[in-house]
Amino acid sequence: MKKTASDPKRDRHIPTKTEQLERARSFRDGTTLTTDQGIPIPHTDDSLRGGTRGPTLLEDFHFREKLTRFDHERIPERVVHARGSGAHGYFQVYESLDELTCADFLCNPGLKTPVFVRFSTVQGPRGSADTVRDVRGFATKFYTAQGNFDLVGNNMPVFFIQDGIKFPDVVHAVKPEPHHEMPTGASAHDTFWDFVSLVPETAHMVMWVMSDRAIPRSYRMMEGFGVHTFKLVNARGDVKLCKFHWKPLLGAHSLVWDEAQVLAGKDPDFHRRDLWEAIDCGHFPEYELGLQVIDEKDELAYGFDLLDPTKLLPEEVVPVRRIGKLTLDRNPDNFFAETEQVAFCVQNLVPGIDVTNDPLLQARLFSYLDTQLTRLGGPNFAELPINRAVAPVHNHQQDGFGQQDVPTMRANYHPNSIDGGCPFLAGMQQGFVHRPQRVEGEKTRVRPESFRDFFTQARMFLESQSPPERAHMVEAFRFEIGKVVRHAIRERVIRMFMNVDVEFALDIARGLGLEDVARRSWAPADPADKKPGATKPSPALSLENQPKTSIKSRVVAILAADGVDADALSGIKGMLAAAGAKGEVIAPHAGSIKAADGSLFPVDKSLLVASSVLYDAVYVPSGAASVAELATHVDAIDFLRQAFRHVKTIGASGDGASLLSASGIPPTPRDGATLPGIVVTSAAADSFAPFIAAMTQHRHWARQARAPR
Ligand code: HDE
Repeated sequence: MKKTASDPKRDRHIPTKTEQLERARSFRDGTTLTTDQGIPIPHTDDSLRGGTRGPTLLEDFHFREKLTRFDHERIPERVVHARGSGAHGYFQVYESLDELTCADFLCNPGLKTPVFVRFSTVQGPRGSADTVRDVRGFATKFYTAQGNFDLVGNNMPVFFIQDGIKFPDVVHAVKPEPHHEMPTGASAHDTFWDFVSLVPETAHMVMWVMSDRAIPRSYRMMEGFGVHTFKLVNARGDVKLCKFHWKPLLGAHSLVWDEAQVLAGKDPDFHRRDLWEAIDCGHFPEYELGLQVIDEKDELAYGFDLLDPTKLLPEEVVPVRRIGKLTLDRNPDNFFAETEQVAFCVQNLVPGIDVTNDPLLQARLFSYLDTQLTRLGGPNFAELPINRAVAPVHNHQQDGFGQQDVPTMRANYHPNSIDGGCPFLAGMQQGFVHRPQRVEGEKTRVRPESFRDFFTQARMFLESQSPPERAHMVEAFRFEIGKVVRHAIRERVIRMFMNVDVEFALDIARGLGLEDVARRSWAPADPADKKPGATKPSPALSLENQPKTSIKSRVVAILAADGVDADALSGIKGMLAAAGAKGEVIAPHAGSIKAADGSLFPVDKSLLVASSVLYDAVYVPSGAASVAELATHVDAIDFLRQAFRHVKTIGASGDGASLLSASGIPPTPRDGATLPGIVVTSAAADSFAPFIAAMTQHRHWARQARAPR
């Protein structure tokens, strides 16, 4: 809150910052290199030396400033979620939710609320690969007229632990091991599985992490969840419980585990690049915000405690109401200033949205502000441009590292008379009111009984998966536990997951040579599991049931060489563009290729640079010379074999089919049945539709067992 100074000595005109900037511009054009103090610098390639071959002089303030700034360019990375990518956008509610909440941005359909979203992995450091097996963060800052609301969620609806006091334990366990700091970006190591095997409440979340949800195809194609139960409060003070969901309009899709690992080497920035390029070319990622709304009295009505963050509320039980849309339409201008310095805080709540007693959420209300103090160097991080509220900020908080404002008020306390009592209290109607809630009971460190069922929902998740998804989970467990060195931990993990599903755990054990041990040593009655009975599957938990209607923004590799059929090549490119997808020409060399009719086509990438894992599908257009040339390149053969192994759609027209055969892929019906996702057609321009239709399926899991090896 600014106030004009009344000191007469100061009445002479002090130029404003803008006037001073104007003046500076009259000296220079505004693009001149300067020091941090604005001093123009004519030379920045050589330090100041005593003699051309002599020592550098301390006097060289430009050199020292440049190096000092460089030396301090790094800030501590986030303790978790260090690796991330951000985007700007807006949120718009479909219709007023004033019957549920007084949060202004949820009551005004005409309003576009600016947002900044940061997606992340959890385990790895800032420079780690995007496609590791991990939980993904999905954090959204809504810059509302009532202040910032941060919805700091994940792409999985549950969490590893029930109480925040165990967060340092689970994070230490999953992070690289303390003695040699390995592995990077991976949970496949002893300390993580040691912890898991000793803490049965992790079972449900671990099932999610071993599922395809942990290797999303794209940040644009994954769901988001607020995880905890929150509260919505309307203007009358009525309260409902609520769970937040993000539903991607492109549907949720995953990679194949082998593909994810290859990608970590071929393009560690795969998700970051995908997000950036999609926004850059106008394929704006869109997600609907969904709410599950529950009466307060029903917090124990669903067979578990809604305060327990290791449980989810099946959509089939309480449907998700889609209430508005998030659109990400602008890439950050500067990674550090925005994506790195954004400070999400779970306690950034606006009137109309409140928290519950979920003990994990309660811990988070403390932790996020606390962590920013170290990470961003003090208490003024809310003044950084990316964190600034659009709502006006007035209070008596002051000083500290990095204060950006120049407060001119004379009273820095409340109440005051000197500044006329400013700033005034908001009043109960406008202000954030912690709704009165009865709290009673003994001060105690006891976990509620209603939290003591660890396996029922883990089983529900498993039973909701399609057979290929279940097979992927078995493989994921085998991979992870196969990397665990200590045998006692391996066996304990198997025994723990036998509490979820005996056959599933034995299936994992078979791959590890532990089946006999597991059968001998398991005693079924785990005292922690109060509900060993069956649960109804929840179809919404299977990625197989995600919408598969479009190939918008997908990228297809078109393998071609000199002699390609020009109509076939331009035909497939045109069809893909019409469907909102992109075809990239991959050829033995960069530059351009000459089609059979003499026309030239630009090459997007050479075989050396490209890799099938970077694409959603592969197409081989006809052209005898082109196909013959490609058949001599092992990279082209590998390209197709790998795409086949990763169950992607593979298409060919005319002669193109012979390259499939050369790669060991049967292009024609095998055993009397066409292989799913292998589409071979004539070169006619209208024959691309089956290829596009096959691509909408994302992957052809039924083919998985038949990959040529
Ligand atoms: Fe976080 N978490 N967390 N977390 N979390 C952080 O805050 C923490 C939890 C989540 O893109 C940290 O700024 C505790 C659940 C995301 O900047 C830290 C507990 C969920 C991000 C922290 C949890 C999340 C974070 C590290 C248990 C899903 C990245 C740096 C009580 C609902 C936000 C930072 C971004 C980041 C603490 C559990 C999501 C240390 C103590 C559950 C998406 O404050």
